[in-house]
Order: sequence, then structure tokens, then C-alpha cells
Amino acid sequence: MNNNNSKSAFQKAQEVIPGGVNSPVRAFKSVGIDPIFIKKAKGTTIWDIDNNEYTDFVASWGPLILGHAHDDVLKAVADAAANGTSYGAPTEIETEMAEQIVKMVPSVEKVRMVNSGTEATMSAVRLARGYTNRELIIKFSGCYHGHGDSFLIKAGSGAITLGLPDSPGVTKSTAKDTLTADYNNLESVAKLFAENKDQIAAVIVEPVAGNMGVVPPAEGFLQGLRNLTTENGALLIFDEVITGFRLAKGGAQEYFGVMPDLTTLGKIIGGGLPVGAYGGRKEIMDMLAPLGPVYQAGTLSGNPLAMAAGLTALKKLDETPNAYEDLEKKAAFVEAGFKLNAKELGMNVVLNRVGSMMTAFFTDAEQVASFDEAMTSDTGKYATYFKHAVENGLYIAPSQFECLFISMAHTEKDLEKLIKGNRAALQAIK
Ligand code: HOZ
Repeated sequence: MNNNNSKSAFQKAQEVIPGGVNSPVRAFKSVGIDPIFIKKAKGTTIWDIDNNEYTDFVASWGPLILGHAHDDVLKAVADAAANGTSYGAPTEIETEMAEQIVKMVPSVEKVRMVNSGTEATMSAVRLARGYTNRELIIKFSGCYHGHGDSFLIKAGSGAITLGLPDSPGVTKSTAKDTLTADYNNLESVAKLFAENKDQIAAVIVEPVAGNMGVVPPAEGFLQGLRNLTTENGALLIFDEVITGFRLAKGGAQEYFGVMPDLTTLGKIIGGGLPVGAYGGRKEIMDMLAPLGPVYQAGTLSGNPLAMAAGLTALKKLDETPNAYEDLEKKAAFVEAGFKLNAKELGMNVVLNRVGSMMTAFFTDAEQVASFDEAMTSDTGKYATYFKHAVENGLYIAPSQFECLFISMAHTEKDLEKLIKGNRAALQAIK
């Protein structure tokens, strides 16, 4: 495979961009090859600047559930752009977007638009602190909630991929306000509540962990968090930046039937443009300025292009009959194919899947239900697997600790190619 153009583009980028990338995990550092520079994409296919073609299962890390450059999204963005790209003033489409979110996400009565998932989680935690008049939060080791200071404590995603779960630059006083518990371990949460009586503002959790690879919540875990937070007067925040509109119209809260107080959203909500949002019960959301005292603002929040793209994507998901059943069928087909490959090759691979998000962990552990178990993965094997997947025309996450996403655009042929490529890549690490 010729990748000379990507190689020299990376050299050039490193002169002027730290590490040559605008988000660390894109540098492919943990898989030991230079990053692929993308030229264009359509549907499920992406082309790099050396004209290599790949079937994409990264989907821009989740947002592109309709596939790349969906015609309706492109038209909505072009129509909006023709009327101006930003006003810094209210528009009707923001209300339409809020109505659509309130309709789809069961626990959300009011919602505020921001520009990224990071902004959404930072703002939701500030709101939770303002509402409860408490300072501490609980997060889970290996969960990732963007790069806000409070969350870079035992953080997942690029932070574990690069071995930087606690970032320098986060002050000691900020770090001490974040307590960490173990995912799928309610006792560790109960202990923190007992040790910090009336001081915990909120528990923030990815209802399906997606940033230490996919780790599903154990039976009763989310309901247990709901009970513990209610009993202790704290808020429960579901970070649905990945799971929102992916597992069901109403995200993980609909899928698992557990309602949080606040929900953070990103990725799919922007239809491929930079959008985040946080929402919840009216009485909590009304604490936000200009109604209440908790401040949060943004020049580009509710941007008309981003709203046009996002609203088109959400409506498509809302209006397509059997959208989520179809995603489930496609993803189950891939899971079965991966498992059969591993079985026939006599390899131990743990495949975790919830709906259209999944991760294959290269570990000898019997299951991956916790951060510690995720960390038993052989990342060297993943690197070899990744290189062979790329050689076989598959674009998958350049890190063990991320998700593989199935989109509505994937065809049977795409999925068969994925299963075949998985077999070839597995053979390479056998
Ligand atoms: N933190 C993102 C994945 N969970 C990566 C974002 C990016 O590099 O674009």
C-alpha cells in the first residue's frame, strides 16, 4: 500500500501542529504507523490522499450514523450557509432542534446547545454543582467525558491510549474535587458517598462505557447509580455523547430504562458538524443564566449550519422505520462473524457489543466488564491487527480503547468485507 503522500503530509503537519494532529489519538501513536490523511468520504467509503480506499467503521468517532456526506445533510447545510453562517443571535431552528431533542430523549425537558461534548460535560457539572450547592463529583476510572480539567482524572480514550490518564496542568485543587469509582462496582460508589456525606454534587457516567473500549453496564448498575444518587441528594448525569441517538432514539436511557437528571450529548446530534448539548429536568435547567445564576455562554452555540446538519440527522433517525432494529441486526451479524473467526482460529478475543457499538479486546481474560479487565488487553496485538485491517481496506479506530461503529449506510457487502478483514487480521496476530 502506497502511503507516501500521507507520510509527507504528516511531516509537514508536525512542523506547525503539536504532534501533527488536532486530537491526540489521530496520530496513530499506539499502533506504530503514521496517520492516514483523508481526502474525501461518501457513504461508508473514505479515500486517503494516496487514493487508497477504505470502508469506514470509525464514523468520525461516532457522529456519522447516516454515513458520510449524506445528501439530505449536505443540502440542509448548503441551504443554511446561503443565508449566512453565524449571527450570534437567536434563530427559529434552535427551538426546532430543542423540540426534536426533547421529543426523542425521555428525561430531557429543556436543553442548551453548545459546540462539543467536552463543553456539554463541563457545563453539566457546573450546573449540577450550582443546583446542589456541593462541590465534589464522582466519575469512573476509564470513562472519558472530554478534556475538561475535572475529567482528566483516570480518564479513558486518547488519555489511556497514550498512557496519560491524569494530565499535568490540572491543578491539585481541581483534581481533589473529582472522586473516582470503579465502573460496574456499586460498592465503590456507595463507599464514596458514605465518606463524603452531603458533599457530592453528581455522579457522571457513560451509561455504556465507550472510551476504554465498549464495556456494557452490568445488570442493575445504572439503576443502582440512580438509587444511590437519589438517596444522597446528588444528581445523576448520563454522558450520552456516544450512546445518544445511537442505541435508541432516546439513547441509553431509553435502551436501559433508567432516567438521569442531566444528559450530555454530542457526536450524532451534530450530523457531522461540531455540536454538543446538555439537558434535563426544567427545574435544574432553569438554574442557567439568563434565568438563573449558573453561567454558560458561547458565540457559536446553536450555529445555524450545525443546527441544520444536526436536526436533519435527528429527524432521519426519528422518521426512518426500524432504524435501530436494522442497526442491531447488522451489528449482531458482525459480532457473530467475529466470534466465529476467533473460534475457528482458536483465539481468545472478548467481543463486547451494545447495539451498533462494539470492541474486540485482545486479552486472555474471560470477560471485560471493568477498567482493570480492559487494561489486560494486549495493545501490541491490537497494533498488528490494526495494520492488517488497514491493509485489507478497513478503517478502524487506531486504538484498542475505542469503539467500532456500524452505520445505517453500511451494506451487507461492507459487513462481509469487515468480517473477512477481521479474519485476515486475526491470522496475522495468531
Ligand atoms: N476522543 C475521541 C474518541 N473517543 C477522539 C476524537 C478525535 O480524535 O477526533
